[in-house]
Amino acid sequence: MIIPTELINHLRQAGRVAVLTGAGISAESGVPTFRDAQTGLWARYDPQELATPQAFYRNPQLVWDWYRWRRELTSQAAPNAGHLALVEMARRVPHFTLITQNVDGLHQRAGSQEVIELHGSLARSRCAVEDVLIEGWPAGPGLPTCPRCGSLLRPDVVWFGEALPAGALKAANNAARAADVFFTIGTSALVYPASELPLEALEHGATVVEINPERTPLTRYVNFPLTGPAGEILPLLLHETWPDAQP
Ligand code: BJW
Repeated sequence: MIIPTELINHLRQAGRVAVLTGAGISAESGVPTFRDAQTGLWARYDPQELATPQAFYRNPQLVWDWYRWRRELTSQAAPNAGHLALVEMARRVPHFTLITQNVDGLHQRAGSQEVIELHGSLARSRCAVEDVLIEGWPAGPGLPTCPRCGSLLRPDVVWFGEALPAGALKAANNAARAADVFFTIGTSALVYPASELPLEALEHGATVVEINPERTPLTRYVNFPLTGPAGEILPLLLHETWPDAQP
């Protein structure tokens, strides 16, 4: 992979860089994506049975068991070279915003700060009725209940048909509109409203870069489609742009 010189120059001069990540950035850490054929979660599990509010009210135990399995899986995973390269990129850019659709916490564990979490986090649970947030998950295999009102707790993630956290979405929209360079990394760009962010950045004049081994509906619109795994391309891009950068 050769990183285009024009992109390197844009990046060196950029005052504001925004990055949107999806499940693909964690794929090289061993965390399954959603929509990749064969290996994606939705190839094995039905999202309608696991990732909607209706599914939760129908069978909360099934949903909790599935999320407990996912949480265990992600707790055993380690950040990869792609996550680490973004930590270093943040140090090089005057205004850097990291927006993720991921709930795995790997950006934070890599050292990224102030990550905008569009779809929540496996690090928290919340009351299904009152929206009271709880750091961590109650232990044990049964159905956890809210310490305040006794209603069911649920994972603090955003399911299909649910609104994204308003503050996070607003911050993401603002960053997309203000960006000089916008990266869309490891996302199929199929899930609204996150999928609109790169287009919003383009409309507001950003240079948009996609990093993905596969084509997505966005690929034909972006300025620089970089085809390949994020864990290889991001460190390369970092070194080509800032030769003294770690790692
Ligand atoms: C690599 C790589 C490597 C591999 N390096 N890359 C019709 C019916 C029902 C709903 C809708 C509908 N039409 C539209 C909607 C709206 C819906 C939506 O967009 N659905 C589409 C799927 C059609 N959106 C919503 O419902 C959202 N809410 C909403 O719209 O609210 C409106 C509202 C307003 C006001 C009041 C009420 C409502 C919410 C969406 C929530 C999504 N939730 C999930 C689950 C989160 C919790 C959890 O993790 O369990 O979020 S679904 C899942 O998809 C997860 C992800 O964050 C999200 C995006 O997936 P992502 O990250 O792009 O992963 P993949 O697998 O799709 O792609 C991975 C990519 O990586 C691939 O391209 C690979 O090639 C690549 N890759 N290896 C780089 N090494």
